[in-house]
Amino acid sequence: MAYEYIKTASEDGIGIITLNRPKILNALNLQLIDELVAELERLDRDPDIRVIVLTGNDKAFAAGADINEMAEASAIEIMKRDQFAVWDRMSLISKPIIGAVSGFVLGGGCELMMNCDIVIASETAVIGQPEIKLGVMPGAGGTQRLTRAVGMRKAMEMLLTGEPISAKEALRYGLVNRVVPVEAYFQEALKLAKQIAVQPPLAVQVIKKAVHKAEDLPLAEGMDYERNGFYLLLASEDRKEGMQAFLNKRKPRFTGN
Ligand code: CO8
Repeated sequence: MAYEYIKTASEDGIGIITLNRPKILNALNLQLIDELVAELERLDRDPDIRVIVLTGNDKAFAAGADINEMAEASAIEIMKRDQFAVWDRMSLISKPIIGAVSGFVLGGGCELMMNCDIVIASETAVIGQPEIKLGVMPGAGGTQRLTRAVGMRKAMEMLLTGEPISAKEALRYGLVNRVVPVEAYFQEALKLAKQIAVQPPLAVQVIKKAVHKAEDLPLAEGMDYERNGFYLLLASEDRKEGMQAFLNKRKPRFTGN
């Protein structure tokens, strides 16, 4: 499929999506988000793809929603766009998404990063929700996911001042998984993606969903969800392969069945 604002590639079972509006720091216009979600859904359906890496460039993962698209639009026009319906589809992607972020990770860019399951950040990343400085507030999860990720007090400080935090601070608050030099963040994300891509795909997807359920469900319901997933995976071919390979002291070859 031909896209204007994203680039796509794949290697070793990994689908790579690169946000591609470098002149305006990958500002997220409606078309970019449409393209991104279409590609995520395509990769999710592709049986050869096991993990997705989402990245931008060294200077910017994304500096937020495209302010040009919002500046003159009325509240009713923006409401009628229903732009968040397409964002919501991102949380239905069943394969793991690894964010490889660098430079500006602001506003909608931070919300997009928080839609990733694992995040590798470059030392140069600055991460924040500056919407308040524009007289608005986040609309794609900035108050909800950030609070769940960093806790109420830090989220409050970031959201009310609009000031970004450094990659190191984000690491301390558990907002990103690892911080590495700018030359290494993409390769580090790819390395991690490769490690996950050789795991049994069904288990990967059931675990991803169960971990997300842990953020939403009361513990007893989450435990129920986990147990059902556990029983389901016992019925998979890959479970037989995994256990046989262990007993025969050889490497397993998982097929996704
Ligand atoms: N939208 C549109 N254009 C942008 C954006 C943006 N978010 N960010 C940067 N640009 C453009 C600049 O206008 C500039 O364009 P030009 O060269 O034509 O003048 C170019 O990118 C380079 O930017 P700067 O010259 O400003 O570069 P600096 O290095 O001086 O500054 C900053 C970089 C600090 C990132 C600065 O550009 C900035 O503050 N940008 C805006 C950040 C921001 O406020 N983001 C939040 C936007 S609101 C939002 O995300 C709401 C989310 C709602 C849900 C999500 C829906 C998608």
